[in-house]
Amino acid sequence: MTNPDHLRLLHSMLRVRRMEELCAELYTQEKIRGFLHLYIGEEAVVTGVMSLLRPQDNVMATYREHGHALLKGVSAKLIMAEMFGKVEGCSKGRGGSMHLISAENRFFGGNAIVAAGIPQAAGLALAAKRHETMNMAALWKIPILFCCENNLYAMGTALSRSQSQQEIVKKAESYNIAAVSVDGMNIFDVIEKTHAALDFVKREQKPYFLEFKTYRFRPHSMFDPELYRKKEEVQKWKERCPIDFLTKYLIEHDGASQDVLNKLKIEVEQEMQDAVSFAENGTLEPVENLEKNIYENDL
Ligand SMILES: Cc1ncc(C[n+]2csc(CCOP(=O)(O)OP(=O)(O)O)c2C)c(N)n1
Repeated sequence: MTNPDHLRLLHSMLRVRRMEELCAELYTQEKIRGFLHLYIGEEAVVTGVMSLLRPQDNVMATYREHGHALLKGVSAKLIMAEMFGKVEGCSKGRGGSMHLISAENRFFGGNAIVAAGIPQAAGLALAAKRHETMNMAALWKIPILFCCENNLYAMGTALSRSQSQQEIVKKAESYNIAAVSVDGMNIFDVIEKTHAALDFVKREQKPYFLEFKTYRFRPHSMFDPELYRKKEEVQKWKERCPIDFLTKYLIEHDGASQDVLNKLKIEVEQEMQDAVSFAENGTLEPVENLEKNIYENDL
């Protein structure tokens, strides 16, 4: 018998992967322009974490955030239209790949500025807490889960070249924040540790830090010739593909049939092709609107 939860997780990972594969293709066709940072390889992290969040939980992400938006509930159509810069997009075509946003889904954005989301996330958590309790005494005990997706590189710079302390959890611990390291290629480890972390945050009303050890299979962005790492290294990590890992688990432990797995892929393909058509048929904002949304009154 196939475990429906595991199948749901695989479905989420396939949605993220397929959407991004299509984005890469559409980028080379120049239908998507500007910067494009793909998350391929890191899907277990976003899938595991998001599977434990509630609709009312606030999420803030980096510019590598397409999957985060999708799994927080923003539809593939709205994301793809945003990639195309169409007014039907989730940011009305003004944000593009790095600025997907949906207040409705409590997804408060990607951000082109490295680390800008961290203080913003703290502000959101503080606002949520103040709203609930009005308790100024607890002001600085902030219920927030920091998720560091450690993919070992910052653009072309390996962590080992820039950091004397490569155990990222130790950095969090130095701020007196509870911190744990997670195998980011293993969805089960992601879920187990995130579950415990969320329990802690809710119970203690304090921050918690998770370091997910993961790897991006693709270049930093579409402009990156990837000269800073060896193909063999990438290949070695690809052998730990989180989607292959969960698929194998489903077959070996849950008795998932090829038929069930194929159906899942077909379903995902249909959803993403519909999203691309929606984006293709979307509207480009007229140039007269260029100065719109700059001042508050225009909103
Ligand atoms: C404040 C700021 N400084 C520099 C940059 C240029 N920049 C873009 S991506 C990047 C590397 C960030 O790497 P990391 O935080 O490890 O995220 P990853 O790309 O691995 O997901 C840098 C320095 C920026 N966008 N913002």
